[in-house]
Amino acid sequence: MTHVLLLGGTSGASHLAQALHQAKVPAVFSYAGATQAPLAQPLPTRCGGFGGADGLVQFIRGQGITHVVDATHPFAAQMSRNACAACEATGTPLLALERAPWQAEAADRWIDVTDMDAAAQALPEEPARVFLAIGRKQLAAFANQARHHYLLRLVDAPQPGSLPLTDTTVVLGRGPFSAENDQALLQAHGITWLVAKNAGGEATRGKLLAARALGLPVVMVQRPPLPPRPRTEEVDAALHWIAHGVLPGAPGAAASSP
Ligand code: 3Y8
Ligand code: NAP
Repeated sequence: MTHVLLLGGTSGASHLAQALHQAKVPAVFSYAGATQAPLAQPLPTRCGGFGGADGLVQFIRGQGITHVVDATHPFAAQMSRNACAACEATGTPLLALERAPWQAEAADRWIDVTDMDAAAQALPEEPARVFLAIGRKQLAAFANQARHHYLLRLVDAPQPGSLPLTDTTVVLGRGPFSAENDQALLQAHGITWLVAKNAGGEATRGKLLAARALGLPVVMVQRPPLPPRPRTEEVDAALHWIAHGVLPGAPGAAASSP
């Protein structure tokens, strides 16, 4: 009996959740509990950490999980590493549903960096107005770059005094965000620099298109390295993998669609 664990927190996860629900595939959706009111899902949903890889092993065994789809954000590296370890320990098939990284185009002014500390170092000496489109968790990396004004976009309103930066403007939003919306945001706040994680996908590409249109430099943080695992960018391919144990076009893939 199939029972899928869908590790969520991205638009791709939400799309797969809809498809699993429509296909009546038994599945459970999992959030970390990082936001106060996450998007409701059409699947039974659990919220909160598992308690490390060992906790995930116990969940897989206790719930009779037969397949794990890791549809977490490319920067949710600890969750992905735990999923690899737990699926190896339990012999549970694992598939990553992840989108390709964004690629710079000719008109883009990107500065590629490997991590958030390097991103902070890449900002200019002269004071700038910086759109930190990286959420809340990694803001401390910029605490010693206090000469800049920072525009922050957060999912939930921060507790007063909880931010590690002082010269900030906070806007709230959950995405997806359009290029038009983001260009208006950048212009309204007189933004001169952006910092972004290479999340990939369409939901938050708008800020990059806006930066291109305005000729603004973007400090682009590369994804953290992850263990090798089977991956796809397509929801239909993930459904096929759940039904047939292989991705479409892989050796031994069933000809019929699921
Ligand atoms: C809790 C679930 C959907 C899901 C929407 C996607 C798109 C918007 C890109 C910007 C960048 C950012 C942030 C972002 C993206 C989607 C997707 C994606 C970036 C929600 C969600 C949860 C989270 C957690 C949250 C982090 C934060 C990061 C905001 C829900 C909305 C900036 C990452 O305050 C906090 O603690 C927030 C933490 C991790 C990064 C950070 O360090 O602060 N995501 N985001 C998930 C859980 O609990 O398991 O609330 O509904 C999901 C989405 N986030 O179905 O449409 O497909 O990825 N989320 C980044 O890329 O830099 C926004 O503003 O331009
Ligand atoms: P992370 O650093 O990789 O994970 C930290 C811990 O949070 C994990 O070890 C696990 O706790 C728990 N966790 C993470 N994702 C979980 C999930 N989907 N279900 C249950 N537990 C989860 O993760 P993160 O970067 O904080 O991301 C948290 C959530 O936000 C994920 O769902 C992710 O997809 C989403 N998100 C993250 C970003 C980002 O920029 N990081 C962007 C968009 C969305 P235990 O060890 O106790 O099991």
